[in-house]
Amino acid sequence: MIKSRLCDILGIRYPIIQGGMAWIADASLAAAVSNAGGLGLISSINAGTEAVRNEIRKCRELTDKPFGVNIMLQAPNAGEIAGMVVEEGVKILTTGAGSPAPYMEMWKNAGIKVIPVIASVALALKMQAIGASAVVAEGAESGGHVGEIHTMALIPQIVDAVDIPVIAAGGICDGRGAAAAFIFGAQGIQVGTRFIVADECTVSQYYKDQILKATDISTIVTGKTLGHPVRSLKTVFSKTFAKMEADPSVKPEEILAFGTGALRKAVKEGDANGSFMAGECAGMVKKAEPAKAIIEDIIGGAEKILAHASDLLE
Ligand code: TUI
Repeated sequence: MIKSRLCDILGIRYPIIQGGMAWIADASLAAAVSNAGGLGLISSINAGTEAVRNEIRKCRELTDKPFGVNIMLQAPNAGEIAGMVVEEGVKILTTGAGSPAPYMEMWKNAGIKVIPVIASVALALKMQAIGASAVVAEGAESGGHVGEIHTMALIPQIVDAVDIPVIAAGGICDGRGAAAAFIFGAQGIQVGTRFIVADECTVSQYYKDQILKATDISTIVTGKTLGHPVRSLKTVFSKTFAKMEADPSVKPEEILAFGTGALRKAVKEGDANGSFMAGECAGMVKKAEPAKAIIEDIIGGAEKILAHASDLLE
């Protein structure tokens, strides 16, 4: 059975955490992942701070296992959310899209384990220095806001740089990716895209169908000109966004206005003109099933591969 230091630190059975996907990761998905032995996460990007508080309370009713909250640090209400999670007694946080340094002392004093999501060695070292319990090293194959380095080169460099456990993310959605991550020295994996099609994931059916239909070349990164690159499925929306970015006569404010609310539209309304964030492994996601089946397939698949890894040796 795969077990790692991360399992002991977080009190979970399998070293797999669910991505804290904006608008997507709610109590229903987080509780299903936690009940199945992974670490479920609730996203702080939802209909405001009180909506996130409600998801936390709902999750407690659905599971007695550990779960966490992902805090998107660039959100206008990040400070409010940072205090709310302390009030609610949340014990595990992941953070994304910035440095959690301003909140670290408050969270550590509250006994919270903080796991920043980072995409470079320099940030991993900074996070270790300010007391992070682990880091999620997120390669550019991921969906949503992405860094520049891809998983295969990022994970070993971060593993070499820090002493705290490294959780690999970006392009991992089956036993093969998980086994590779463990071989690179990761202590855990984070999976986002595959959980979007989980039965317990409450996104629009249209979103799920788009992931299930995706191929290897179905995603695109937009937003580089705005300093906020985001990977999503190629749609009329994302292709129009890319065209606007390439057109010097279009002002950044117009592009920003075009993108505002697009993720919520995709997730909640299944509006084809929304932004369907997804990682490059969307093309490998072919089946909707319960979160438990997804976790068992990934962990079971990795175990089989790792058990036979020595077959390669003569
Ligand atoms: O945060 C993510 N992925 C996300 S956030 C998100 S919400 C959203 N995004 C765009 C439009 C609308 C909604 C969707 N996907 N991943 C974690 C991540 N964090 N990847 C890279 C980083 C990161 C980047 C810069 C972490 C730290 C950082 O620090 C800069 C600094 O301030 O030092």
